[in-house]
Amino acid sequence: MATSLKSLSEYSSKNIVDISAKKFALVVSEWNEEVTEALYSGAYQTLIQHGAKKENIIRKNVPGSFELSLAAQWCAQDETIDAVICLGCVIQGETRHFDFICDAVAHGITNVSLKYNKPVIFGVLTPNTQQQALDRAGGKHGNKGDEAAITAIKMLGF
Ligand code: DLZ
Repeated sequence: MATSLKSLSEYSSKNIVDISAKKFALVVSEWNEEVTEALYSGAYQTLIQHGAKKENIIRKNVPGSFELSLAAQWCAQDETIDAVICLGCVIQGETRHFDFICDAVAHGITNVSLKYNKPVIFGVLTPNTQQQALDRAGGKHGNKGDEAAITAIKMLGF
């Protein structure tokens, strides 16, 4: 997948499988909405381009990235859903809020994935600035939403 020198939207075609019968839940944080809407567009378009059906892509919004884990759990416990993609953007501020949110959501999403034994993807940007976020949400470094969708597809092809 991508590195710091490559675009977040670049990937190899290994383990890209047929997803025409797969069902996805996209959980989108409303904080830093300009960024997370761009992440959603990237993830949605990437799934469609790889054969997912519109009716098999469910979108759920949460207030902030901290809430992604619980919403992911609610989606993952639905046996009809094959993969959950969590999309958020936490921008470094002047307090330790950033660290608490990032740690909580990273651990929370990991736990949900292991508990429900299905891909739950960490599509959360953690930049220092809004510009760094925009650069990774359809800007000069690609789109982490694309990367999250490709990661889900590859994990389904594991
Ligand atoms: C409170 C907060 C702050 C300061 N910053 C962000 C952020 O940059 N990105 C984000 O997704 N959410 C942020 N939040 C909101 C928290 O994720 C959460 O919604 C609240 O703490 C309520 O639980």
